[in-house]
Order: sequence, then C-alpha cells, then structure tokens
Amino acid sequence: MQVSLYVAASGSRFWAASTSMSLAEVMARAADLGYDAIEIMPRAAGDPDPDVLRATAARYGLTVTAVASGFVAIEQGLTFTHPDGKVRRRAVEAVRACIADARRAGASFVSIGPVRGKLQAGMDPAVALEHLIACLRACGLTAGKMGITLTVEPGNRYETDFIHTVDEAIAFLETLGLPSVRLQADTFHMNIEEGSLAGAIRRAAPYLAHVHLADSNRRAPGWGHLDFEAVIAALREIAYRGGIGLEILFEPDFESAARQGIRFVRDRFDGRAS
Ligand code: LER
Ligand code: MN
Repeated sequence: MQVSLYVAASGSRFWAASTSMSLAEVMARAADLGYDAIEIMPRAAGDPDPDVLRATAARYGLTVTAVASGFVAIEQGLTFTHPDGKVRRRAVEAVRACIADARRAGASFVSIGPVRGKLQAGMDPAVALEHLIACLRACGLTAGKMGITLTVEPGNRYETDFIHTVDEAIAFLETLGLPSVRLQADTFHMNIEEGSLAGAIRRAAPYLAHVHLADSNRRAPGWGHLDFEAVIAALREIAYRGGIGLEILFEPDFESAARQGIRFVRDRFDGRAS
C-alpha cells in the first residue's frame, strides 16, 4: 500500500495539512516515519518548483504522488463555474499549468476540488454546470495527453454546494465521460455526507483512483469517531489497489499526527507498525 502525506506549501491559505516546517524538513520527517510519498497543495503554479520538489523528495526516498489544484481557487479566486468567461479561461490555464507541474514533479494525480467553484455562483446552476463540464473537459484532455489523472473529490456541504457524495460524483463523471478524470474519496467529507461509508466505497470501486484518510475532525485516523474498520473492510472487499493519502491537521503537532497517521494505516493494511 502506497501511503502519502498531504502537505500544504508554506504560506498556503489552505486550512488543512499546513505546517511552518520547510518542505525539505517535512519530507525528511515523513520518510523517517515510513511514508512513501507526499501530496502537495502548492501556493501557486511553479511554487514550489516541481523539479526541486521531485529532487528533494527523491533525496529522502519519496515520490510526489499528487498535486492539488485547490490553490487556483483559494489563492487566485479562479473557478470553473465563475460567471465571467475570462475568469473561467484563466482557471483552465492555471489548472493546465498545475498538470504540467505535476508531470514534472513525477506525480500521477491532480485533484479537482475547490477549483470547481459553486453552482450557486451568480448564474443559473444548469449553466454553471455546463461551464464546469466544458472547463473540466478541456483540462481532462490535457491531463490525458500528459499521462496525469484528474481526481474529482466529493466535498462536504460546508465547503461547496454540489458534488457532496460519491453517487453525485459518479453521475458527474459519467456525464463527463473522460477516462482521465476519476474519483477521489475522502473519509472526512464522506463522514458528513454519506449514509454509509462502506456502501459508498463499494459503489465508488470502478471509478476510485485515490483515497484521502482523515478522522471525523480532520485529525489523524483514530483521533476522532469515524468507523475506520468498516472503511478498511470495504477497501479490501473492492480489492482497492490505489494509494492512501493522509490529509490531516497536524495537531497537536506535526510529528505526533504524522506518526499516528502512518501507524494507523500500516497496522491495518500492511499488518505492521512503522
Ligand atoms: C482536499 O483534498 C480536501 O479534502 C479539502 O477540501 C479539505 O477539506
Ligand atoms: Mn481530501
């Protein structure tokens, strides 16, 4: 099982996975704790420099598995459902730059979360959905040519106003119909939105490219009240072969949270503690 640690680049406004440590320090500690890879929420395209990112990860025996596109919305205010066509075009170009960076960093995935925007963004929701599909299709075609998979992650209702559940994401992916755009499940969001985590994972199976693990409070697994045994049983049942990313709050501190995350996953999937 490939296990990655999700980390926000320093200075990022992203609310989870942030630390004041430098990326080199984070990677040194993550490698030491037994992680295989890191996922990154950049601050901007090229920041961190993807070549430096890849080389630094390699120095610690890690790979970069995913680059999050959330910064495009969080830092730059660009989304695929924005009423202004110029803003949508800039969002597409920014995500394309993110895809190019992911390729240079050696990553497999670019996640598509906040950059989707909201359906109630100041226009007819049906029109907003058409814009989203057009933008994502443009980015998905670029990603496909570059060997990168885009992952659509259902997000909870407090962060977005649509694609809250796995079933909604599946319906959306079927409308989109691009093999380069798949599904990413995140147990934190699922805990809020799904009737059954195990049931959602079973239904997600044909589309599932990547999984984020966090407990009910976005802390490391085991430090909230989420039923992980059901989640793990469902992942086993569908013979999930993708990676697991720990997208957690580094509370009470980076070291203890990152250690709890890797131990929790290794104990259950690989039958060993790190
Ligand atoms: C990104 O993967 C993500 O889950 C954020 O929306 C934080 O909740
Ligand atoms: Mn996530």
